[in-house]
Amino acid sequence: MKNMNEYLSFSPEVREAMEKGKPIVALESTIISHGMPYPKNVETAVAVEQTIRDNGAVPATIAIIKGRLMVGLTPEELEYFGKKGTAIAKVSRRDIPVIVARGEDGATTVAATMIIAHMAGIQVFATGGIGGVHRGAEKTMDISADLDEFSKTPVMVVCAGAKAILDLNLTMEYLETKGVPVFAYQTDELPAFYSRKSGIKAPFRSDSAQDLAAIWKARTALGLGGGVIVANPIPEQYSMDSDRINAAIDEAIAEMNKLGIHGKETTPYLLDKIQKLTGGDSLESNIRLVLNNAALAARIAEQL
Ligand code: PSU
Ligand code: MN
Repeated sequence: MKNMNEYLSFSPEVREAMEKGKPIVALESTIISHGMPYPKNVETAVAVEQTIRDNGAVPATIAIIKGRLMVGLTPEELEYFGKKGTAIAKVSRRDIPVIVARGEDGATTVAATMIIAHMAGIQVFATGGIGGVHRGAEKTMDISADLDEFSKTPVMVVCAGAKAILDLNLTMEYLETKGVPVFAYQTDELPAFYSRKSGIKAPFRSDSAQDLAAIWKARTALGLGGGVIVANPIPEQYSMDSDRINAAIDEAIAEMNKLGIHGKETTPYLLDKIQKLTGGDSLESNIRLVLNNAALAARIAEQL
Protein backbone atom coordinates (compact mmCIF):
# COMPACT_ATOMS: atom_id res chain seq x y z
CA MET A 1 0.00 0.00 0.00
CA LYS A 2 1.24 3.41 -1.02
CA ASN A 3 1.51 6.47 1.20
CA MET A 4 0.05 4.80 4.26
CA ASN A 5 -0.27 7.21 7.11
CA GLU A 6 -1.37 6.88 10.70
CA TYR A 7 -4.72 8.60 10.12
CA LEU A 8 -5.95 6.17 7.44
CA SER A 9 -8.22 3.18 8.18
CA PHE A 10 -9.11 0.65 5.50
CA SER A 11 -12.18 -1.57 5.43
CA PRO A 12 -11.39 -5.30 5.14
CA GLU A 13 -12.68 -5.35 1.54
CA VAL A 14 -10.45 -2.43 0.47
CA ARG A 15 -7.43 -3.76 2.36
CA GLU A 16 -7.73 -7.10 0.61
CA ALA A 17 -8.11 -5.39 -2.78
CA MET A 18 -4.94 -3.40 -2.15
CA GLU A 19 -2.97 -6.45 -1.13
CA LYS A 20 -4.10 -8.31 -4.25
CA GLY A 21 -3.62 -5.30 -6.55
CA LYS A 22 -7.27 -5.24 -7.60
CA PRO A 23 -8.72 -2.11 -9.24
CA ILE A 24 -10.33 0.24 -6.71
CA VAL A 25 -12.78 3.11 -7.22
CA ALA A 26 -13.18 5.85 -4.57
CA LEU A 27 -16.62 7.28 -3.73
CA GLU A 28 -17.48 10.45 -1.79
CA SER A 29 -19.73 10.77 1.25
CA THR A 30 -21.10 14.33 0.95
CA ILE A 31 -23.35 13.09 -1.85
CA ILE A 32 -24.84 10.72 0.75
CA SER A 33 -25.24 13.16 3.67
CA HIS A 34 -25.86 16.42 1.80
CA GLY A 35 -26.74 15.45 -1.77
CA MET A 36 -29.79 13.21 -1.46
CA PRO A 37 -32.58 12.64 1.08
CA TYR A 38 -32.74 9.61 3.40
CA PRO A 39 -33.34 6.71 2.74
CA LYS A 40 -32.71 7.04 -1.03
CA ASN A 41 -29.20 8.28 -0.27
CA VAL A 42 -28.27 5.05 1.53
CA GLU A 43 -29.99 2.81 -1.04
CA THR A 44 -28.06 4.66 -3.76
CA ALA A 45 -24.74 4.39 -1.93
CA VAL A 46 -25.23 0.62 -1.58
CA ALA A 47 -26.28 0.25 -5.25
CA VAL A 48 -23.31 2.33 -6.45
CA GLU A 49 -20.90 0.13 -4.52
CA GLN A 50 -22.51 -2.98 -6.02
CA THR A 51 -22.29 -1.53 -9.55
CA ILE A 52 -18.56 -1.09 -9.06
CA ARG A 53 -18.19 -4.71 -7.95
CA ASP A 54 -20.33 -5.89 -10.90
CA ASN A 55 -17.91 -4.09 -13.21
CA GLY A 56 -14.82 -5.79 -11.80
CA ALA A 57 -13.52 -3.26 -9.27
CA VAL A 58 -13.75 -2.71 -5.51
CA PRO A 59 -15.58 0.33 -4.07
CA ALA A 60 -13.95 2.51 -1.41
CA THR A 61 -16.43 4.99 0.03
CA ILE A 62 -14.44 7.68 1.82
CA ALA A 63 -15.48 9.59 4.95
CA ILE A 64 -14.11 10.73 8.31
CA ILE A 65 -15.27 8.87 11.43
CA LYS A 66 -14.12 9.96 14.89
CA GLY A 67 -11.19 11.72 13.27
CA ARG A 68 -10.06 8.69 11.23
CA LEU A 69 -9.81 8.91 7.44
CA MET A 70 -11.93 5.93 6.42
CA VAL A 71 -11.28 4.22 3.10
CA GLY A 72 -14.21 1.84 2.64
CA LEU A 73 -17.32 1.92 4.85
CA THR A 74 -19.45 -0.86 6.25
CA PRO A 75 -23.22 -0.93 5.47
CA GLU A 76 -23.82 0.27 9.07
CA GLU A 77 -21.52 3.25 8.52
CA LEU A 78 -23.28 4.13 5.24
CA GLU A 79 -26.59 4.04 7.11
CA TYR A 80 -25.16 6.31 9.83
CA PHE A 81 -24.03 8.95 7.32
CA GLY A 82 -27.25 8.76 5.36
CA LYS A 83 -29.50 9.04 8.40
CA LYS A 84 -27.56 11.85 10.05
CA GLY A 85 -27.61 13.80 6.78
CA THR A 86 -26.76 17.48 6.96
CA ALA A 87 -26.14 17.19 10.72
CA ILE A 88 -22.76 15.69 9.72
CA ALA A 89 -20.04 18.23 8.97
CA LYS A 90 -19.43 18.78 5.25
CA VAL A 91 -15.67 18.49 4.90
CA SER A 92 -13.59 20.03 2.14
CA ARG A 93 -9.79 20.62 2.10
CA ARG A 94 -9.80 23.38 4.73
CA ASP A 95 -11.91 21.35 7.20
CA ILE A 96 -9.90 18.10 7.23
CA PRO A 97 -7.33 18.96 9.94
CA VAL A 98 -9.98 20.45 12.24
CA ILE A 99 -12.21 17.36 12.10
CA VAL A 100 -9.25 14.97 12.44
CA ALA A 101 -7.66 16.78 15.40
CA ARG A 102 -10.97 16.96 17.25
CA GLY A 103 -11.88 13.34 16.54
CA GLU A 104 -15.15 14.27 14.83
CA ASP A 105 -17.15 12.82 11.92
CA GLY A 106 -17.13 14.37 8.47
CA ALA A 107 -18.67 13.76 5.06
CA THR A 108 -16.07 14.35 2.38
CA THR A 109 -16.71 16.52 -0.70
CA VAL A 110 -15.10 15.82 -4.06
CA ALA A 111 -12.03 17.83 -2.99
CA ALA A 112 -11.60 16.06 0.37
CA THR A 113 -12.29 12.65 -1.18
CA MET A 114 -9.59 13.25 -3.81
CA ILE A 115 -7.09 14.12 -1.08
CA ILE A 116 -7.82 10.99 0.96
CA ALA A 117 -8.04 8.73 -2.12
CA HIS A 118 -4.60 9.93 -3.17
CA MET A 119 -3.18 9.29 0.33
CA ALA A 120 -4.51 5.74 0.01
CA GLY A 121 -3.04 5.27 -3.48
CA ILE A 122 -6.44 5.24 -5.28
CA GLN A 123 -6.45 6.88 -8.72
CA VAL A 124 -10.07 6.72 -9.88
CA PHE A 125 -13.12 8.25 -8.21
CA ALA A 126 -16.78 8.21 -9.27
CA THR A 127 -19.43 10.74 -8.26
CA GLY A 128 -22.51 12.58 -9.56
CA GLY A 129 -21.64 16.23 -9.99
CA ILE A 130 -18.58 18.27 -9.06
CA GLY A 131 -18.57 21.72 -7.49
CA GLY A 132 -17.76 24.69 -9.71
CA VAL A 133 -18.02 28.42 -10.22
CA HIS A 134 -21.40 29.56 -8.93
CA ARG A 135 -23.62 31.92 -10.87
CA GLY A 136 -22.85 35.47 -9.74
CA ALA A 137 -19.32 34.48 -8.65
CA GLU A 138 -18.01 37.75 -10.10
CA LYS A 139 -19.63 39.35 -7.01
CA THR A 140 -19.72 36.53 -4.41
CA MET A 141 -16.40 34.83 -5.33
CA ASP A 142 -18.14 31.51 -4.63
CA ILE A 143 -15.91 29.04 -6.43
CA SER A 144 -15.89 25.46 -5.14
CA ALA A 145 -12.67 24.22 -3.58
CA ASP A 146 -13.19 21.16 -5.82
CA LEU A 147 -11.82 23.11 -8.78
CA ASP A 148 -8.51 24.01 -7.15
CA GLU A 149 -8.18 20.44 -5.94
CA PHE A 150 -8.15 19.25 -9.55
CA SER A 151 -5.05 21.38 -10.13
CA LYS A 152 -3.27 19.81 -7.14
CA THR A 153 -4.27 16.22 -6.50
CA PRO A 154 -3.76 13.42 -9.02
CA VAL A 155 -7.09 11.60 -9.16
CA MET A 156 -9.32 10.94 -12.18
CA VAL A 157 -12.91 11.89 -11.36
CA VAL A 158 -15.85 10.51 -13.33
CA CYS A 159 -18.92 12.75 -13.04
CA ALA A 160 -21.95 13.66 -15.18
CA GLY A 161 -20.68 17.19 -15.78
CA ALA A 162 -21.68 20.05 -13.55
CA LYS A 163 -25.18 21.09 -12.61
CA ALA A 164 -26.65 24.24 -14.09
CA ILE A 165 -26.87 25.60 -10.52
CA LEU A 166 -23.34 26.66 -11.53
CA ASP A 167 -22.09 28.96 -14.26
CA LEU A 168 -20.82 26.26 -16.61
CA ASN A 169 -18.91 28.64 -18.89
CA LEU A 170 -17.03 30.21 -15.98
CA THR A 171 -16.38 26.75 -14.53
CA MET A 172 -14.76 25.66 -17.79
CA GLU A 173 -12.69 28.86 -17.99
CA TYR A 174 -11.46 28.31 -14.44
CA LEU A 175 -10.49 24.69 -15.13
CA GLU A 176 -8.63 25.77 -18.27
CA THR A 177 -6.65 28.34 -16.25
CA LYS A 178 -5.82 25.69 -13.66
CA GLY A 179 -4.59 23.25 -16.31
CA VAL A 180 -7.26 20.62 -15.73
CA PRO A 181 -8.22 18.48 -18.74
CA VAL A 182 -11.98 17.86 -19.08
CA PHE A 183 -13.21 15.01 -21.28
CA ALA A 184 -16.73 14.46 -22.54
CA TYR A 185 -17.27 10.71 -22.82
CA GLN A 186 -18.47 9.49 -26.22
CA THR A 187 -19.81 12.93 -27.12
CA ASP A 188 -18.48 16.35 -28.22
CA GLU A 189 -20.66 18.35 -25.87
CA LEU A 190 -20.12 18.95 -22.18
CA PRO A 191 -22.95 17.12 -20.38
CA ALA A 192 -25.00 19.17 -17.89
CA PHE A 193 -25.74 16.59 -15.19
CA TYR A 194 -29.55 16.11 -15.52
CA SER A 195 -29.38 16.46 -19.28
CA ARG A 196 -26.91 15.48 -21.97
CA LYS A 197 -26.78 18.97 -23.44
CA SER A 198 -25.17 22.19 -22.19
CA GLY A 199 -24.55 23.95 -25.50
CA ILE A 200 -20.85 24.04 -24.56
CA LYS A 201 -18.25 22.15 -26.57
CA ALA A 202 -16.04 20.03 -24.33
CA PRO A 203 -12.27 20.71 -24.48
CA PHE A 204 -11.67 17.01 -25.24
CA ARG A 205 -13.68 14.00 -26.28
CA SER A 206 -12.80 10.44 -25.29
CA ASP A 207 -14.46 7.32 -26.63
CA SER A 208 -13.03 4.59 -24.43
CA ALA A 209 -11.78 3.63 -20.99
CA GLN A 210 -8.50 2.54 -22.65
CA ASP A 211 -7.97 6.02 -24.10
CA LEU A 212 -8.60 7.64 -20.71
CA ALA A 213 -6.26 5.20 -18.96
CA ALA A 214 -3.52 5.93 -21.53
CA ILE A 215 -3.92 9.69 -21.00
CA TRP A 216 -3.80 9.18 -17.25
CA LYS A 217 -0.57 7.19 -17.53
CA ALA A 218 0.99 9.87 -19.75
CA ARG A 219 0.02 12.62 -17.31
CA THR A 220 1.57 10.67 -14.45
CA ALA A 221 4.73 9.78 -16.38
CA LEU A 222 5.22 13.41 -17.38
CA GLY A 223 4.93 14.49 -13.75
CA LEU A 224 2.24 17.04 -14.56
CA GLY A 225 0.33 16.47 -11.33
CA GLY A 226 -3.29 17.34 -10.71
CA GLY A 227 -6.49 15.58 -11.64
CA VAL A 228 -8.56 14.84 -14.72
CA ILE A 229 -12.32 15.24 -15.16
CA VAL A 230 -14.34 12.74 -17.17
CA ALA A 231 -17.85 14.05 -17.88
CA ASN A 232 -20.06 11.08 -18.66
CA PRO A 233 -23.49 12.05 -20.00
CA ILE A 234 -26.60 10.71 -18.26
CA PRO A 235 -28.15 7.84 -20.28
CA GLU A 236 -30.73 9.20 -22.74
CA GLN A 237 -33.70 7.41 -21.14
CA TYR A 238 -33.10 9.08 -17.76
CA SER A 239 -32.19 12.54 -18.97
CA MET A 240 -34.55 15.38 -18.02
CA ASP A 241 -36.16 18.06 -20.14
CA SER A 242 -33.75 21.04 -20.08
CA ASP A 243 -36.47 23.70 -19.83
CA ARG A 244 -38.12 21.96 -16.90
CA ILE A 245 -34.96 21.43 -14.89
CA ASN A 246 -33.64 24.92 -15.66
CA ALA A 247 -36.89 26.49 -14.45
CA ALA A 248 -36.52 24.60 -11.15
CA ILE A 249 -32.88 25.71 -10.86
CA ASP A 250 -33.79 29.37 -11.48
CA GLU A 251 -36.53 29.21 -8.85
CA ALA A 252 -34.20 27.54 -6.32
CA ILE A 253 -31.49 30.17 -6.84
CA ALA A 254 -34.00 33.04 -6.48
CA GLU A 255 -35.29 31.53 -3.23
CA MET A 256 -31.75 31.02 -1.94
CA ASN A 257 -30.82 34.64 -2.60
CA LYS A 258 -33.96 35.79 -0.81
CA LEU A 259 -33.00 33.67 2.23
CA GLY A 260 -29.43 34.98 2.14
CA ILE A 261 -27.90 31.49 2.08
CA HIS A 262 -24.19 31.43 1.23
CA GLY A 263 -20.89 29.59 1.75
CA LYS A 264 -20.87 25.81 2.17
CA GLU A 265 -24.68 25.75 2.66
CA THR A 266 -25.27 26.93 -0.92
CA THR A 267 -24.85 23.65 -2.78
CA PRO A 268 -26.80 21.42 -0.31
CA TYR A 269 -29.64 23.97 -0.22
CA LEU A 270 -29.94 24.07 -4.01
CA LEU A 271 -29.77 20.28 -4.41
CA ASP A 272 -32.56 19.81 -1.86
CA LYS A 273 -34.74 22.57 -3.27
CA ILE A 274 -34.47 21.30 -6.85
CA GLN A 275 -35.42 17.79 -5.73
CA LYS A 276 -38.53 19.20 -4.04
CA LEU A 277 -39.46 21.41 -6.98
CA THR A 278 -39.28 18.53 -9.47
CA GLY A 279 -41.30 16.21 -7.23
CA GLY A 280 -38.47 13.68 -6.99
CA ASP A 281 -37.92 13.31 -10.75
CA SER A 282 -34.51 14.97 -10.52
CA LEU A 283 -33.58 12.57 -7.72
CA GLU A 284 -34.31 9.57 -9.94
CA SER A 285 -32.12 11.04 -12.71
CA ASN A 286 -29.43 11.81 -10.16
CA ILE A 287 -29.37 8.19 -8.95
CA ARG A 288 -29.22 6.80 -12.51
CA LEU A 289 -26.33 9.00 -13.55
CA VAL A 290 -24.27 8.09 -10.48
CA LEU A 291 -24.71 4.38 -11.26
CA ASN A 292 -23.67 5.07 -14.86
CA ASN A 293 -20.53 6.88 -13.65
CA ALA A 294 -19.65 4.08 -11.24
CA ALA A 295 -19.66 1.55 -14.07
CA LEU A 296 -17.38 3.67 -16.26
CA ALA A 297 -15.01 4.43 -13.37
CA ALA A 298 -14.69 0.70 -12.64
CA ARG A 299 -13.78 0.04 -16.28
CA ILE A 300 -11.16 2.81 -16.25
CA ALA A 301 -9.70 1.49 -12.97
CA GLU A 302 -9.43 -1.95 -14.54
CA GLN A 303 -7.44 -0.48 -17.47
CA LEU A 304 -4.97 1.05 -15.03
N1 PSU B 1 -22.95 18.63 -6.97
C1 PSU B 1 -23.89 17.68 -7.10
N2 PSU B 1 -24.11 16.81 -6.08
C2 PSU B 1 -23.37 16.85 -4.92
C3 PSU B 1 -22.35 17.85 -4.81
C4 PSU B 1 -22.18 18.71 -5.85
O1 PSU B 1 -24.55 17.64 -8.13
O2 PSU B 1 -23.62 16.05 -4.01
C5 PSU B 1 -21.50 17.91 -3.56
C6 PSU B 1 -20.13 17.23 -3.81
O3 PSU B 1 -19.71 16.61 -2.61
C7 PSU B 1 -19.23 18.42 -4.11
C8 PSU B 1 -19.79 19.45 -3.18
O4 PSU B 1 -17.86 18.19 -3.87
O5 PSU B 1 -21.20 19.27 -3.25
C9 PSU B 1 -19.40 20.86 -3.59
O6 PSU B 1 -19.76 21.76 -2.59
P1 PSU B 1 -19.29 23.29 -2.69
O7 PSU B 1 -20.05 23.85 -3.85
O8 PSU B 1 -19.68 23.87 -1.38
O9 PSU B 1 -17.81 23.27 -2.92
MN1 MN C 1 -18.83 27.50 -2.25
